[in-house]
Amino acid sequence: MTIQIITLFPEMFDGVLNSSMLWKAQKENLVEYKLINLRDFGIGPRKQVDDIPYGGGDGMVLKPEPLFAAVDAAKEADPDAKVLLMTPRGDLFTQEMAREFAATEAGLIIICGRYEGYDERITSVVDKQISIGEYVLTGGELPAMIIADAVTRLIPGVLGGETSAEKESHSQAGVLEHPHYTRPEKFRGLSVPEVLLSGHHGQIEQWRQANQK
Ligand code: 4GX
Repeated sequence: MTIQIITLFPEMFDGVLNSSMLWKAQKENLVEYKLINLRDFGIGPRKQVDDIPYGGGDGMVLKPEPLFAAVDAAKEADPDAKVLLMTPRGDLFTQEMAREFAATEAGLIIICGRYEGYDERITSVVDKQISIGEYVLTGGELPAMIIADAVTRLIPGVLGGETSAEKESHSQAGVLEHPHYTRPEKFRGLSVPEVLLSGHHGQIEQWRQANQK
């Protein structure tokens, strides 16, 4: 799967995409991340990407021409890709959505907005408007990283063998978790629940289900 991200701040992604599981997934050719700098599609010698809002008001709005040109370039590289727009007005991002994106082989093109927003006409080339939560951030970059992370770990082969992704499919939402413990057995007066030390797999499974959040 290819995940293309349209942003004015590609350097924000370096740490996240080049660490841990996301880095390993790229190395194993299970996913490819392409950062598209919106500035490259800016207008004129100053590479302008934003402008004042029609009707007046504070702040700047992302102009349509650079946004459309960047989406065109991304679509040219991956014609079947789904175009996602990060916005606090979008549908709430869920594990279910992450699973859908990971399961359909189609790539993703994620548009990160900045400033007060973008010219509304961009929505004519967007397949889905997505919000990661009811709060306002300074841009769509952090939401895009969250989507890249949540989707990548569900791509077949990214997590090793019979691990989390497969087990998750057994729980209905795939977001339920039971408490975990590791050594030592006693720590600062706090003990590990007896049942986990018992070796009774049936009872352990029962305890985990009863203690799922
Ligand atoms: N979940 N942001 C988008 C620019 C903007 C401003 C106004 C549309 C209207 C966010 C979120 C989020 C910050 C991304 C503002 N776009 N994105 N950006 N919460 O807060 O996804």
